[in-house]
Amino acid sequence: MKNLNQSQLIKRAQSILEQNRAAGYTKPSARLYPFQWSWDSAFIAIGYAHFDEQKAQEELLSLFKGQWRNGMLPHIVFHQKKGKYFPGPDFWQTDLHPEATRKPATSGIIQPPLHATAALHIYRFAREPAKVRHFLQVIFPRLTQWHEYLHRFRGGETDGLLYICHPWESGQDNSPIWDDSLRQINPNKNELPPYKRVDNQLIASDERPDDRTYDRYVYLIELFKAAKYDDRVIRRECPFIIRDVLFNSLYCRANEDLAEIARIIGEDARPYQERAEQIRKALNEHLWDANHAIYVNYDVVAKSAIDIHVASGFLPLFAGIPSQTRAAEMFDYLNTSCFCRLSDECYAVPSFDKCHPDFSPKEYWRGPIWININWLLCEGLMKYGFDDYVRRVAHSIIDLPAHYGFYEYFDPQKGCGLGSADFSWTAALFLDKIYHQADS
Ligand code: 9WN
Repeated sequence: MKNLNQSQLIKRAQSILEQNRAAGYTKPSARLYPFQWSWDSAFIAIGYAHFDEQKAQEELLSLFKGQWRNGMLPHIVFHQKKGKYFPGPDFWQTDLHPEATRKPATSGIIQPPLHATAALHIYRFAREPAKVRHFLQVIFPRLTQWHEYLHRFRGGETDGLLYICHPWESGQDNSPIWDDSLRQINPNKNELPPYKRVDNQLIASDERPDDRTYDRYVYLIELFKAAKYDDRVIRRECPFIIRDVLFNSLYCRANEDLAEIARIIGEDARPYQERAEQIRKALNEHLWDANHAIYVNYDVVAKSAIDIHVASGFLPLFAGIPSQTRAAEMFDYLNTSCFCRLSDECYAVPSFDKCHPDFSPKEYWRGPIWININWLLCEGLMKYGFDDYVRRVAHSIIDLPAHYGFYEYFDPQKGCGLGSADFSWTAALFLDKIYHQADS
């Protein structure tokens, strides 16, 4: 963007959030994603926390209006039905589940559980902590029900690790992590309901998932509808059941943050602290790839580890999961030309290993830089004291939007913005970094 100074950039980022705001919540982007998304709202609240406590709280409370009676927090809440998006509110038919919320309508799948982390962040940066304490009291039971749902219905009762059953649940929709698992799903067109994509009418097709991948997404949703969104049936019948590193790392951290919230409001913190420890142990035992020094996903159906290295494989750092020794090994991999070497001139960090033949600098989750992944990584690297790399990642969070605009994702080679312009979490996390720098 043309030479805006820091205070102009701050205004620009705040005005993006304002433009994308509807009644009580913020759309990820005005046209491409015209409803409320779950993990987007957590990131957005993290940004608001620094300059508008009220909006930060409203963002999370609005999201929880879509929470099902079994505790499930859906990945999209359709507060109103207006807006062109596929799959929209009528496609999901979530009233097939007896405990689904009808008003507002919602989707029938989930996204990474960053909500307790966002709620605690709001408290930590509050100018009026007394008011925010009340907010924590209000949101605490909703968060505990959400975590309880995950634990009971998404595999937590085994060793603490959860599974996801749709690539959208990871938030990293067409990441190469899913390629082999999705290749086992080959629906014929006539097995699927007729549907029309909207995303590739708004964004260049080579920056979005391909049509075959969308057929697979739709196939899975049809399977969930046939199962009436019953998690036990889905667990038995779904061909896509994955233990995802990103999802479990954020869940581990969210449990720790929920324990902290419990302490602040005088509730029992132990169950959440113990759960965080259990997940930490299981992640280290089951998802660590010692040969490559990165955490990798596990395909429960194929019963095999997924040998694909993505930026989110470093995110256990965010939850303090690896030991300092492991973290140092991970750092040695991160600090290579496959991601971004400090001695090179490169933007940190591409979402996928640049040395892999399937790396693409433009195609959505198959290589571009995402500001939310960078933000999580930056927080994680900070915990372990990798200060030079923290500066490199923070530089991308600030400089990419400052130079190219507040895009959804960025080409790691050219830097330029891709996907939707004026994207909410890019603006929110940019603001978080700027305010943080000002405080330190
Ligand atoms: C499907 C809203 C969401 C993000 C996801 C991102 C993208 C949706 C889509 O947009 O997914 O949920 O239609 O592509 O992959 O992380 O939450 O910003």
